[in-house]
Amino acid sequence: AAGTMATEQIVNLKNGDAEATIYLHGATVTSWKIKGNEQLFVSEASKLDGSSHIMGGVPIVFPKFADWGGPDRPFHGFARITRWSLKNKSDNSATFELVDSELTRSYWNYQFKLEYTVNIDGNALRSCLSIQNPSKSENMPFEILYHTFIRVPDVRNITISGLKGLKYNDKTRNFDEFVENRDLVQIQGMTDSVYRSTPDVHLITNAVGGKTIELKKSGLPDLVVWNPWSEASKTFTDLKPYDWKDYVCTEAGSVVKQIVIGPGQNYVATQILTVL
Ligand code: TA6
Repeated sequence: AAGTMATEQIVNLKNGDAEATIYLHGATVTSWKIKGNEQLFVSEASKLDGSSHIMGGVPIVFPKFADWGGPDRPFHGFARITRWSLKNKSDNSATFELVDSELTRSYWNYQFKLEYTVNIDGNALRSCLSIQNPSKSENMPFEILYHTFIRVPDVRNITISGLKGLKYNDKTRNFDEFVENRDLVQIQGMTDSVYRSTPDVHLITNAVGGKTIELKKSGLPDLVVWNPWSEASKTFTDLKPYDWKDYVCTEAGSVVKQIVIGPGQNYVATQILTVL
């Protein structure tokens, strides 16, 4: 009933061999299992009590990526540190909602409504976010990104397809621009690259059980690839020293150019992860 819903912290989904867990805090998917095998990474050092963002799973970055005005404005936006409300739930699907409040308007003075549906079906985890601008007169500019932590046995063995020939900005090298010349990107050191206008499908090999994960996206032109490696890991209080080996972040987003939607308009950003 409504009373129990308000105090609920997590939502569990189940569909045949697939299971998922979503925290209302940030509407962050923290677990996605196929036949009991966990596909997402969440750090054991992550706070799960709502005092900070969840370090792992699939946090939602909105309305801004990275730093957007110092300590007064939360890094990677406020969606991942705000409690969402559960609107609908079935065995294999749940829909969450976040609307503007006095607090969100203090960071970012726009009216908005986000509707987020997470669905598990076979070997796929489907995340669909509808971003709505209820204003009668104002345009709404925003950035959006799924900060997905893919669990892997050893990040040094994975490859990511679909990036060759694309421009990217490298945050580990002064945010300078480069062109990717590798057919398959590997992680061989600290990596923090923002690739623009990438294809709608990327394959990540050597994920859990040696399987390949397909990341399929729409409404999300960019892909950020992040792994802190050993040195930088130490600067994160919500990562354990060796966590970096166990995940790669492949983050589908629109972060290079802002999306602008007019009054009454709606934008849909979808990510589908499939274990092949
Ligand atoms: O998306 C990549 C990134 O922005 C990195 O630059 C790195 O700092 C990371 O996200 C983690 O940030 P967080 O605020 O989640 O600790």
